[in-house]
Amino acid sequence: MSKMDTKIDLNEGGPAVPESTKWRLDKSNSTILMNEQNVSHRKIIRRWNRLSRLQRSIVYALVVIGATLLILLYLSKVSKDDVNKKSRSALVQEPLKNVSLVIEPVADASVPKKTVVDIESNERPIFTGPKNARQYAVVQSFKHAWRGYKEHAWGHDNLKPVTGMAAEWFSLGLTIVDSLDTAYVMGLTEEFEEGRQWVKNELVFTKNKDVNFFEVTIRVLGGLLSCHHFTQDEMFLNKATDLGDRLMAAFSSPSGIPYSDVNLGARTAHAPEWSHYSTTAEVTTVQLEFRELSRASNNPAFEDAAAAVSEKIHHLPKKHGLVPIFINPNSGHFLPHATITLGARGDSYYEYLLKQWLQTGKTINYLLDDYLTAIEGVRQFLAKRSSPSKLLFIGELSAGSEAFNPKMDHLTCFLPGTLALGHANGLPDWHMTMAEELMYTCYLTYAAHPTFLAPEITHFNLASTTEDMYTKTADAHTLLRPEFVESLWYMYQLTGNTTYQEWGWQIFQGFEKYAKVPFGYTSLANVKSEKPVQRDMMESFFLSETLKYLYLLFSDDRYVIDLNKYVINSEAHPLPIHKN
Ligand code: DMJ
Repeated sequence: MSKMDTKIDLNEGGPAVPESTKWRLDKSNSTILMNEQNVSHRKIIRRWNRLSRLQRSIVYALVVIGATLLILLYLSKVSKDDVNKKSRSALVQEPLKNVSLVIEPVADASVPKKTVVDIESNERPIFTGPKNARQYAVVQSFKHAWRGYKEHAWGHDNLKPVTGMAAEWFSLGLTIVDSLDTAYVMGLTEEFEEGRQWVKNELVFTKNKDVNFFEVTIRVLGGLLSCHHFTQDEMFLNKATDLGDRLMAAFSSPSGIPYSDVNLGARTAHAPEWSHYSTTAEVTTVQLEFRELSRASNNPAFEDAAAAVSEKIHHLPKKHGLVPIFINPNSGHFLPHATITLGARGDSYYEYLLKQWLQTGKTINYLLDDYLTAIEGVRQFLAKRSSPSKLLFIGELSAGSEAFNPKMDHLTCFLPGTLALGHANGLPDWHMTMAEELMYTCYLTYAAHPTFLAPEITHFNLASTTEDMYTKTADAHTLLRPEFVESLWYMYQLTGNTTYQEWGWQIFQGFEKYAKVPFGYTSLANVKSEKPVQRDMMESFFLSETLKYLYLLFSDDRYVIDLNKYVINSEAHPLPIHKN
């Protein structure tokens, strides 16, 4: 290589070198720079000297105006940040004190310190009961609710915990079956055995009575399958198979999209009396359960029928992956221009896309594709920021007009947990950012109220200077729903961030202070009032989901139920992940 070649090589791959500076390439880099700077400085000074007095004054004036504008810009940003900070802190109420709570571990003979059921296969987790004060407190709550139900409503669907009366819905002993695996996970052997005996001796599906296909699938079938998986007790599988056989009537529509109502005794199904339509989230939130039933019973018929629904919906046209909330079981088509929401009637369609993909060992690609497209659709059409604090929330597209409606159901707070689960399984980082921001917004829907409880629906302002969100009186009730604490548990297991435990503890104290009544825990009419009217209803999901998630959230061991091994159905019943 010649000397000349060496000089040219210095600039290889860099920016093109102007002709006039090429001669200096044999000098060191710093000398080149200094020479260039001297030349340009002299040029500037010469040009400045050539300016008239007027021209110089204009330049001075422009510099002063520019500087003033920069200072004003800086000051307005500082004060805006200040307003945002102030309005954010104004959103959070003073946390409740631990007044009447037993927060120290209590000696309790019925709470085992050792393994509940020693399952031989090491494929099953071993639940050894509460390990710290917060877990003990949650176990005490469960025992209080169970005792009240046992004394006043045993064998009925629900307890009215204020008056101590029973309430019927499907006549399937819903509270027992739904909460039995929570007792198991908490290590409550006595309660678990009481429930197991009832299921074995009393639970029958022969009554000539209509039940809701989706509710019975997620609560009863899901509960039985979890109990079977954890205990390997065939009795649970036999009950689940009998129920599954009867529920299959729902798929007998012309399109295969399930009808909403099933008569278990008669093995017939039909649309609800008020409509020809089924609910989209309902027909797409049975697949985890029917698949697990097939795998456990070695009968593919259940999985085939339910999976065909997901495939059919996969092929329907959607708005960037977002689905209307009603679907016709006769035609197999969505109700055009129905509401699009991640709240009531839409929510678990999105949840089960991801969870089915995970349940089948990430082998069914269209489920992942539909999930990714839908979450991108959520980002584009439903995710907005409130004013003035720029809180991220998920709104809805209204029926008919498809206009954006800045309202978010408490149900939508399942989304941060699902997004975090997807991210932990390799989905984009922005899903996790969205999860963290939504988690905070959901927290504020609780922390904004003196009860530290969230309303059923929160409305957001898009242009207010004072108030980001508000609650309408008609939406101010709480059913003690699980979605917020569910997401907290996902976030805690997947990140290890203990802030999520602290938030859960604050909310748990709200339940203790305002919802606890002599026979259990009651739904409340108004979370804005420190003396809320009690609605006298204890939902089965309070025991099945809310208390289970709180118990898992407060565990020092984040992996008591490992999300690498389990998908959790929409009613908090864990089901094993399969290879395909
Ligand atoms: C539960 O029955 C289930 O989580 C369902 O998917 C949605 N609603 C309730 C709890 O809020």
